[in-house]
Amino acid sequence: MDQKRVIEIKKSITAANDEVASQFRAARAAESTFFVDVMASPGAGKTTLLLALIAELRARGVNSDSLGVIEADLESDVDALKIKEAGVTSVELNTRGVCHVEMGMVEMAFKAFDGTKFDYLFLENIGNLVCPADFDTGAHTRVMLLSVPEGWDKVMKYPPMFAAVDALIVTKCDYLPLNPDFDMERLKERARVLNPTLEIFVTSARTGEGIPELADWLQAQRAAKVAQ
Ligand SMILES: Nc1nc2c(ncn2[C@@H]2O[C@H](COP(=O)(O)OP(=O)(O)OP(=O)(O)O)[C@@H](O)[C@H]2O)c(=O)[nH]1
Ligand SMILES: [Mg+2]
Repeated sequence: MDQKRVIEIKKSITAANDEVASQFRAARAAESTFFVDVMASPGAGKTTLLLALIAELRARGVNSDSLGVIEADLESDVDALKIKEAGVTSVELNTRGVCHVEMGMVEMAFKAFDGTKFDYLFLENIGNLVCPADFDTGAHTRVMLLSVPEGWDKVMKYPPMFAAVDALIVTKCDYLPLNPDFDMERLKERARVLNPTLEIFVTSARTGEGIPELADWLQAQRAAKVAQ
């Protein structure tokens, strides 16, 4: 009985959030802004990957002014400052201890951009492989990172996250020679059982491996999902 009530409450919270998320997604698509939600555990390499992607997109002719980042953090502005130092507009979204981002927060952060129109808008979600999977943030594409030091078996421990995303980005692959027990093939196999259409990228922000392929895919996603 109690369990049923808890499930119903969770459903009603996410249903209200989903409706606002759909409206936000459609509004951004109409103004050609492609919005990407980046999720992962703490320290998996979200900010570092965003900085590598920003550099790659710029090298392809994407203007810095057309890139924006919402940096969600439980408390600090460390990551928002790193993005600003790289010359890209960022807004700090301080969740004051809340373990995920939901639409009220996304809308508040988006307003802080003061009407700036972006080609690419990224959300660095809260470092957490659990709660963010449940909350639609209005993104056109959701990606998750799994870093080599975390271990391939996280696919068995946090299946909802792997099922919820469009792409799995394996990060810190320069550590693979030091982690012989990281079983890339079993990771891919298990992840595709959970999510048959999942795209998988093997990357290292340190060496640049996989970053061009990821940028190719994001550019194709943008072309397919938002007005040109
Ligand atoms: N060797 C190696 N280290 C990396 C790579 N990417 C990130 N790191 C390091 O991993 C650490 C965490 O990276 P961040 O980008 O801050 O990770 P994050 O997911 O944004 O962390 P939080 O925002 O705190 O959750 C830093 O010391 C990075 O330098 C990589 O590809 N290879
Ligand atoms: Mg970060």
